[in-house]
Amino acid sequence: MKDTEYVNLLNKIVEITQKHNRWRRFECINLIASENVMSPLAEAAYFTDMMHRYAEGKPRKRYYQGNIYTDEIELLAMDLMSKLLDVEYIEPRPISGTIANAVVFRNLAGPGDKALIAPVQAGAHVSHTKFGTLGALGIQQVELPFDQESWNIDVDKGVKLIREIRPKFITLGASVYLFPHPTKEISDAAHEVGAKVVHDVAHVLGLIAGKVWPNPIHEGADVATSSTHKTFPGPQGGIIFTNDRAMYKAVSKTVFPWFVSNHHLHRLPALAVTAVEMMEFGREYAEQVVRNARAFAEALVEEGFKVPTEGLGFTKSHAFVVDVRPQGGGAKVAKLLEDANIILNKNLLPWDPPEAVKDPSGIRIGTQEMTRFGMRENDFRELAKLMREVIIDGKDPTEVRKKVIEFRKNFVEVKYGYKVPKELEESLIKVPMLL
Ligand code: DSN
Repeated sequence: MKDTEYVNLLNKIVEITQKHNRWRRFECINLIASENVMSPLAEAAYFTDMMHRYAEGKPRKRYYQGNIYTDEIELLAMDLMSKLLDVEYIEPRPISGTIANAVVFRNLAGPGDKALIAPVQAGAHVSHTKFGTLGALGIQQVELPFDQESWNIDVDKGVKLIREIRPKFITLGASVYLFPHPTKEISDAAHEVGAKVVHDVAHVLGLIAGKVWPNPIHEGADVATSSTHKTFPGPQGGIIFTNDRAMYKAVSKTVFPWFVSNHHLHRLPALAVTAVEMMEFGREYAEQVVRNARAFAEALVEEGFKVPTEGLGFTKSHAFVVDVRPQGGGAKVAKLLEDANIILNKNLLPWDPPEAVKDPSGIRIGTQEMTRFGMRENDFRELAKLMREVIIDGKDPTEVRKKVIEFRKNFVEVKYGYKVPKELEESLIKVPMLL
């Protein structure tokens, strides 16, 4: 390539990155239920030399030299997460929630074995299903019965099915997780037939840390899997936790060498900072997230939208769904809102067949990220009006976008976390986010 071509390519790369950063960070309202932002201090702790290093194995038992400090930080992150979640054992090396699931599923079952899962239309994560990790491992899925009235697993039918199928394990938790799954009842039945219970808490980890959502390990689940970047506002990554020593040991041997070689070490200081922040601000943040979700859902109903869980108090988490069939379906509505800089995703609702995934009945909304940027109940009421303008009043989304950009200017600073202290500013590697 000629010199000018390199320059043009580099300019293009920088320009695309800048456009993304400005758009998503300063001009959009982000309502994707699985995303969040780290605090300034956690972001600073993420951008370190550790991103270039390898550390296969466990702390102090590595296959590489050069890990004196990464060992220390990994042990500290484990200790902080164990205190925060009030559990004995933390395995922080899975690089995503899906990898955490793969590790645990593979430990508990093999090809041809059966697992019970919440149905995908009722919000199970794709990794729980035959379409994803479970299928890749050759484990057969059998769906737990879902009760649309209570928007939850049908306990009686579920217990009956566990006794009948005698699965190797049962997966609870979901990506549309509005009401806590019945961990105790399912765990009691599972243990009767020698099955284990895996609870995937990716969506609600921050709510568990903030003590507004039950910790499944305290309710009888054998092991929990999670990502660390949804309601828990840490770096993108995965985690496994349990009080069962044998489970922890088996899981640790499976993480490496089966599913992870290097575990992206720069996550660890940022994870540790976020754990400390959640110890200090977790409860206040989690309570506000849930209050915001309920107020937002209620406001959307007042503006003319249909929230199927209205009769159940809308939600107990950060998330809820809207049935947008009257407005043309999830795909159309999500795109129109994107044109207005309101970012969320289309979502299957319990009555949709899995094939409807490209144009499902619903949209999914999460309040955690905008809560971090300081939005409160009245701000979400304002936002509900903007959504009505686009979707119900049929206003031009590019016109509403101008109002959204103005609205967003009020919410730019990350709350419930630490800034970089003045005395540390000098020590930062000066590579700011490209804006
Ligand atoms: N697919 C993600 C979600 O949006 O819930 C979880 O990994």
